[in-house]
Amino acid sequence: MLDCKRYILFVILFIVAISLAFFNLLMSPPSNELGLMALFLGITAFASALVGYGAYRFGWVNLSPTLRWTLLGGYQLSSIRFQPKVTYRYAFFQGDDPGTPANEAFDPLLLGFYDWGTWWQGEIAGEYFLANSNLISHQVRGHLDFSDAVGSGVIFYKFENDQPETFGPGVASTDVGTETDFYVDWKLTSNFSLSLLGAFASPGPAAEEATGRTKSFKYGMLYLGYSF
Ligand SMILES: [Ca+2]
Repeated sequence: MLDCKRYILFVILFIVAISLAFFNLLMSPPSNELGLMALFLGITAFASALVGYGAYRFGWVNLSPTLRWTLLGGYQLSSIRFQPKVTYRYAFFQGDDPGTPANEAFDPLLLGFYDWGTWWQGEIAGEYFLANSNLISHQVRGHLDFSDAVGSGVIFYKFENDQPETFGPGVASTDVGTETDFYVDWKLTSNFSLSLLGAFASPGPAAEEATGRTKSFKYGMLYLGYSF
């Protein structure tokens, strides 16, 4: 039987390898932003290592006989602290084919806010230059619940268009760009909540062709909510 230390090391390396494979596949970041991506990955790996070490050191691993399957499968560690969760979502919104007279574009209607990344495709891209139409959105999200009141996470997006020609005049590329959002949600009372958000977006060739923008976007937000 594999001892626990080696097992946790293996799981962390596995998670880092999967993350690296995802970034390589989905983001193909330009060289000047590789450093930032490496930093994001480093933070994620460090957090995973801390949680993994805590699970080993304090015996949380033994609380869950199904931990290894949870870890390796979907990795929601519901029995250990902070309930780390990693999800991938693929969303497709059809675009208008310029070769046909009918408009095939998906009608996004009006969006409501439910949770980060549910309807708005990134806090920068989704609010300022992307509609839920003519869009392919890859989303990788990591989330930790520190308590019932405080949760935090990171969301990576890779955006593509379905029909470059109707994305913008003269657009030939399907690569719209990437975005990374960090968030912290804090339930202050049963009615009030406070959220902190930091976002970083990098336009791809399609966004550059459509808007002329080549510089990356940085965005911060403090959000006070009241629900009843
Ligand atoms: Ca058409």
